Amino acid sequence: MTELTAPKSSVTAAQFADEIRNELKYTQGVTPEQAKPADVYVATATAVRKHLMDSWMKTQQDMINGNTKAVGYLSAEFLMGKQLRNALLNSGLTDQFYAAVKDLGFDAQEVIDAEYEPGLGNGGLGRLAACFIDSLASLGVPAFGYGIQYRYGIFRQEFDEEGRQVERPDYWLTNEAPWGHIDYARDQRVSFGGEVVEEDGKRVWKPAWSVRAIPVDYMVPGYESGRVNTLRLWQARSYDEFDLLTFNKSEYLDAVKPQVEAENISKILYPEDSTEVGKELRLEQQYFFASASIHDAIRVFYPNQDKPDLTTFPDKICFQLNDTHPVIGIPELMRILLDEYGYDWDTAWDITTKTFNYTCHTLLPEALEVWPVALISKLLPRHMEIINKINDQFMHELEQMTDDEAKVERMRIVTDGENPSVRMAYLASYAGEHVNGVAELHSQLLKDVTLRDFSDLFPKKFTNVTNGVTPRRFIKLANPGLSNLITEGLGTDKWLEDLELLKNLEPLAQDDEFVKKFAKVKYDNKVRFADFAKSEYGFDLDASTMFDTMIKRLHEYKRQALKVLEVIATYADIKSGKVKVEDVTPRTVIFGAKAAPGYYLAKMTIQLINNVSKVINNDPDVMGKLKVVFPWNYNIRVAQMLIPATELDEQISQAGKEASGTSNMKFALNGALTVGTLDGANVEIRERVGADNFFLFGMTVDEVEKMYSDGYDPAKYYEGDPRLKAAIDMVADGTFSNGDKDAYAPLVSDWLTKDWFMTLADFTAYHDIQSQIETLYGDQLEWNRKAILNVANSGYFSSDRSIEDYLDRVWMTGPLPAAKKAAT
Ligand code: Z57
Repeated sequence: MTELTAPKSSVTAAQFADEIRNELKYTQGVTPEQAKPADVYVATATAVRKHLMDSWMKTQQDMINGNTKAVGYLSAEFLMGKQLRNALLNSGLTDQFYAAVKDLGFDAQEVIDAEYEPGLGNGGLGRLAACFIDSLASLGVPAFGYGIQYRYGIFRQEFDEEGRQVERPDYWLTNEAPWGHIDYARDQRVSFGGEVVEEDGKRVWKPAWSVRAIPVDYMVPGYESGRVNTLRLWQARSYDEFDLLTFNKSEYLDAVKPQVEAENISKILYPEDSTEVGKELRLEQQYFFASASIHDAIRVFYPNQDKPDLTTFPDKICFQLNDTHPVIGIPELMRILLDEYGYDWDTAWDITTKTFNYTCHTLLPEALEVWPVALISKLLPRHMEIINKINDQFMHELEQMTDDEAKVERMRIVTDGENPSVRMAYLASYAGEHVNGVAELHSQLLKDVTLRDFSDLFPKKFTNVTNGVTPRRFIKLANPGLSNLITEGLGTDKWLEDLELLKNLEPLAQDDEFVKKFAKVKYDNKVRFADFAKSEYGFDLDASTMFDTMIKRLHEYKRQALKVLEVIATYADIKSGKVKVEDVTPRTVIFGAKAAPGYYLAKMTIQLINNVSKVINNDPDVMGKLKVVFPWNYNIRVAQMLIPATELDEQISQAGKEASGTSNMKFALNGALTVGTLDGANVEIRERVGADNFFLFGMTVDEVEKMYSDGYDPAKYYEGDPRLKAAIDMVADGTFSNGDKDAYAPLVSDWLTKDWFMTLADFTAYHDIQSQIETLYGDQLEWNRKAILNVANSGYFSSDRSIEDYLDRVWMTGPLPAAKKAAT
């Protein structure tokens, strides 16, 4: 076998330019003179893939032939972002690329921009999956990412004249897509519907229709590991066989319909994030990729075996269930073992329970999936039988374990009553070997509240793995200025593989020269973002103002409303002269957020922010002091520009609602200070960077709970804080809607009468902390010292560390034997 790709490729820029020319000719069929940047992009990507090919093949062979258990990361979302620069970095071809492209007469940035960003995820959960497969490959752990290649990714967001969100389709495969290899020969059949009949004393599923699952393979190159893993995303295609399936039973058009609809399965990513939609098509998607992936793993690990010994399956691979979306894979593996391979129930159960682990990513009850029994029975009748049997077995077990009948009843996987349903989180918590939350606080709350009965009875199942982010994309690629400074400060670039080395920057926070260099990097990043915002959005940003950023999905629990109300109150303070203009710290407040298309209050909040922005930015009284911008269509590319430019990061969710958060980690690592509540991973960030270097405010989880049980009255807070009252009154009196007093009535009414996430109760504390922030900002040296301490103490939040924790606590496996790196 050929040697693995060297970390630093020995290829010269001239050679790489020749390779690109070659691909322009033989792949694109154009001369360098005819080529457009998009051609050069495809040619470069194709050339890079060839560099990675030997390592990819060797990694697969080592995985199949060796004895290291692999990981199958099952996720409905992989929010990858653009691939080219990452692939160049990990194949050691970055410098050669810039030189080669220049030599060919092209602008490197235009070539990079020609790649359409794959947006196959909504937010944190999908981006986490992308960071995790990067770290798995970088650590040399044999792994597959398994998911869906949606035809349409997360919608492209626009704003209309009135500031409302408009969703546009994200047809991301409009151009040549060089990274994904469609492997027609390794397809899988996935079937649906029909009925279960009794044959020779056996339950036999007779499905009504099938779809063809075709894998599209993406290389996942590790950084300096010599390893290249696989992200396998399934595409749904129809089989041309409708006549065989149903033609004799019904009319021609009725017969063809399911086959046409088959292709709908992978057509669109559901745009809800942390809000469940119990749609049939979504369950079809989930089963589609879970089934295809499990069958694929059997194919990979037992090649050409008709009767494989699947009792060894848990030694070959373990599946991580990324939230409840792939949990239908549990009864599917049972079905495969029972019906396709003829194992008895107990053996099948033993294999299955050793194979799956479950990560919960939420605390919101409405985000825990529950599927009606009627729907599962219709779509997957055999699975429903198996789930019922699992439930019966579970109930029996519980009755042995406890006398608490109410508890046993509470823990039912299949609920009783008129409209019975299946609780996917309970199914996963029972069948999974391990269950984890995504930050210390979150895992604790899972044990204490959400999955309490399960943790009481199965305490050893439960563990925590705090999330992390990949330093390759979110420091090295996103922030070259800071990366160079870190390498200079540490005297090595090994921090990209061992992020805890950042700790050694700590003494430099006391070195004024270093602090000034750091401040310069931040300022340059602000200028870079301002230029980007000008060309991309037409915004005029002043890089000498404080860049104060809140980027995340628009959700009530995340409390964008708290930020916008504080902005309005500040605006009112300046207008009324209550605060002297010369005492104001000039700020640019930057929002980025998509709202689920059906989420009414979230969309109204977007509209409010846009119109607050319009009013404030056009008011000469506050010009130069306060500006609000809302770059539309926030995505990975914008994140990579904006995070390095941010000085103040807003992580202001109601305590006990944000499972972890991951942008909080990206910001800390890029030298922003956080203003935040004691929620999710904020708690751990603050512990590590130090309370003095984190702006804490707001109620704690316990205080929130107490207020819920004492009865919460938001109107009391409205009456109690004149600034808050003034701000809400301005929203209600038409200031941000051309005098239309009804425009935001539903929002205002929610704030005053319900306010489930207690925005009003935290408002005063939030304002107080903002004043402290401004005071500190006045001392730039001190501010930047604290920012450096954030960078130095955030190495823990590398996704490499998260993966190490999964290896030790959940997967019980490790890297393949060390990859041999080729000499350069
Ligand atoms: C999603 O992005 C998250 C949780 C969900 O249940 C769904 Br559905 C989508 C997020 C959490 O809200 C974040 O707090 C967390 O950091 C992220 O998942 C990754 O764990």
